[in-house]
Amino acid sequence: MARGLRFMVQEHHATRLHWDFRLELDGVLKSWAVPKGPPTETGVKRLAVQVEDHPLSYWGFEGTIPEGEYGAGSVKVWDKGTYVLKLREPRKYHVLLKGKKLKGDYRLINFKDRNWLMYKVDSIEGPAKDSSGSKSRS
Ligand SMILES: [Mn+2]
Repeated sequence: MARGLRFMVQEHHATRLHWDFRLELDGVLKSWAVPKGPPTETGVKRLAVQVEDHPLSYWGFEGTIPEGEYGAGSVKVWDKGTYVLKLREPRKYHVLLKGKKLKGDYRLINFKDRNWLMYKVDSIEGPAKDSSGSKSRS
């Protein structure tokens, strides 16, 4: 299982404000534009429109995309962290996000064309219990 993959969310003040959710995967940043922003709570489903993959070199980009260029407007990193890819199917991702704002189990479900739903779920799988007590030895 891949570990230490990165994700980030950029707040993008383009013609319409949206948030770009990006997962490092297959050597690119898989990307979705989320008009209302990724949910931070369970019980909220948000539309996430898949957009073209971005190169890894785009990681952490902040700044202003000039007028006349695609996506013109200001971009800043809204959240970033690592994630664990728990399930990957052509139209379904389960990811465990470890960011500052986005934490926990998320689902991305493709329901039509490039339209996906993104939502957070309660972690019910309760595995990985530390049965041996704390292992920390400082
Ligand atoms: Mn964007």
